[in-house]
Amino acid sequence: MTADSTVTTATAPGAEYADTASAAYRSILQIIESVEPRIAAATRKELADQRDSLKLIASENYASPAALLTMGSWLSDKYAEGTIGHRFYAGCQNVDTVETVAAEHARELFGAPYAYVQPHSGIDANLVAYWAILATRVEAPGLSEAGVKNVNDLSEAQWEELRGKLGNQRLMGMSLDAGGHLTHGFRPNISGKMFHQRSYGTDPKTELLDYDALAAAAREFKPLILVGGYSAYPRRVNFAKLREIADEVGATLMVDMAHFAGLVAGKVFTGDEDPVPHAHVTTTTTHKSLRGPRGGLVLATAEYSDAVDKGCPMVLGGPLSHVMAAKAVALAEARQPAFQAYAQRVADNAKALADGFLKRGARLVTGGTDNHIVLLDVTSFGVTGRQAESALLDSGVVTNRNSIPADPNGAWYTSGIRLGTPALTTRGFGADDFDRVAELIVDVLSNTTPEGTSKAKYKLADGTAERVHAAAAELLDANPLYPGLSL
Ligand code: DSN
Repeated sequence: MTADSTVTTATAPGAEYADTASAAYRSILQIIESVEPRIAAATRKELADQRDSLKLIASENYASPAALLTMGSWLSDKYAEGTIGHRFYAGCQNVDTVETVAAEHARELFGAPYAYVQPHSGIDANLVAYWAILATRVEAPGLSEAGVKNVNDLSEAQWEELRGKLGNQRLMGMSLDAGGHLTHGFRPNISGKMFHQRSYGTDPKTELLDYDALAAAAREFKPLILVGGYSAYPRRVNFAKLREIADEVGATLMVDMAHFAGLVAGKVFTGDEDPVPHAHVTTTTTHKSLRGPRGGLVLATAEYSDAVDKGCPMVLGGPLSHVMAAKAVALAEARQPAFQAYAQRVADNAKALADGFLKRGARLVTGGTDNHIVLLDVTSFGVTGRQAESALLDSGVVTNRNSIPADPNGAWYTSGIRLGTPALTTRGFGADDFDRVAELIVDVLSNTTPEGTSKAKYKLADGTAERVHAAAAELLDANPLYPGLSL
């Protein structure tokens, strides 16, 4: 452990009420056990597995016991379709309170004019955003042209014409192999089917976002929606520049900050790197670097807020009120000074991890990182991403394989391993610990060889998994997950 104990405590939410949380979890598990013991056993085992592995999946984290426990309540039993104060069901006064508090925390935390906390996930948040933009920019002018207020007042012919327009708009987002996300216009996803889509990539030499090339492509394609954000790009983005490009071509800028919302909330990304003041609509998940429950939310400017507010019934069904409650708790935590310390350490630790690889001769996509992601090119080790991912898992290191730009092994086997620092930073890992993590990963990959010509099968040299497991256990024991929590 390299951090002083004050900072470490601040990065491990819940340590201060660990005894109470332990008692709560013991009771909960006892109750579950009496109804379906296999679920109680799997729940216990999941904690043990998470405690015992080096979790480097860039999109995962450890939510606080407060946020987790908040989800286990009768708020789950209430239907509340609609929006705050305007529901399609009676008796929603407590859900109104929950949603109001969660939205208030989201607005304050991100400095956004409007927040919508109902989306169940990142894809839901993105669908709400896309349809809110379509409603504002295509549907509303269509209704106005027809002289009606509501789609139900259109004739069959007028409705067909408007549906045709809604389904024939253009969207431009980052390509998957450059680090974009499948909801940013990838054909197998609904976003690639709903929109006429074109991608922007990164510079083939530097692997960095090329804003001039992006601007030129946007000028030619003229998208209705320009999407910023990524899930596997290890660099910061200048959102002021993206907004300039969007304005020039008449696009709405939507930024999906799911991966780096914690760095925005923690004031590591400010100014041009903070998407919220620049984007018309910003979406995020709440469980990645933001460290809350699994879910999504949408932030919007006044121009788009009315349409976003109609996320239900436009795209969503009933909100998950118990999860909105947990979002409120996690967002309240993220407004504490300790969260800023955590967010800064996430970025510092990623740099330490990247430096650890570079000094051991490994190649990183873009040559390094300045966010929470490190994208390791494993081709120099003579293995595919799939082989690397499996050999690392055998050694107690949990990662995910990921495409690299112009990947010779395609999207299934891949040539990269994506690593992220939020989860282990929450456990208290510091820069020296991440240097050691880089050393262990290099040890595993240097001792992994493909079996024949297979892109999946591999052999791990004898003793490697045991050696790395033992070294990982030392790091994990020094930085316990949920310190003080005992079942
Ligand atoms: N599955 C998430 C990730 O790993 O980045 C994105 O949806």
